[in-house]
Amino acid sequence: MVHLTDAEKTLVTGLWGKVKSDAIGAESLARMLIVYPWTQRFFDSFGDLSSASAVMSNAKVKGHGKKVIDSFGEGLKHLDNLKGTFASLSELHCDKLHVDPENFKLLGNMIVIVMAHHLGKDFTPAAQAAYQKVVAGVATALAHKYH
Ligand code: HNI
Repeated sequence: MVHLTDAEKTLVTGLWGKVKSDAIGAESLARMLIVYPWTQRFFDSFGDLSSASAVMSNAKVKGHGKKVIDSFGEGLKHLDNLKGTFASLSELHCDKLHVDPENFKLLGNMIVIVMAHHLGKDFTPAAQAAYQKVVAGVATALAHKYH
């Protein structure tokens, strides 16, 4: 179970208000697909993913990135109950989508990297450490219903 101090929770929610989450979602998903190309196998229906620029400008990647990051952002409102918050999504990713849960960690790391790019010096080491805990907690919660 992820544990954040009150100061860390304040950092996490404060910084989330400063980023354009749609851009973070689209860019994180795109970068995951580029850097870890085996993750593309889950997105057969997304059309052209044949080069980095094709992935970066793919409208379906952008749309899905928004869906994923809206859900992630919702999780930030429930930091004390990530497992409950992501229970049905965990079932969906396991039973219907058959996504290997290792991939949640890959995307989580990408979200931290993209936030660092967007926030620059506002993404202090303390903020980065807090977000590392959050993405790890979300990945654990999404993997929780796997069997
Ligand atoms: Ni994920 C669909 C949330 C990581 C593959 N995913 C969703 C949906 C949400 C979601 C929300 C839409 C559900 C619905 O339609 O009811 N996914 C999240 C979150 C994370 C995550 C919060 C991690 C932070 N998903 C991943 C990863 C992969 C992934 C790492 C694969 C590598 N997700 C999918 C696929 C779909 C999906 C595939 C269905 C896409 C479609 O529309 O065809």
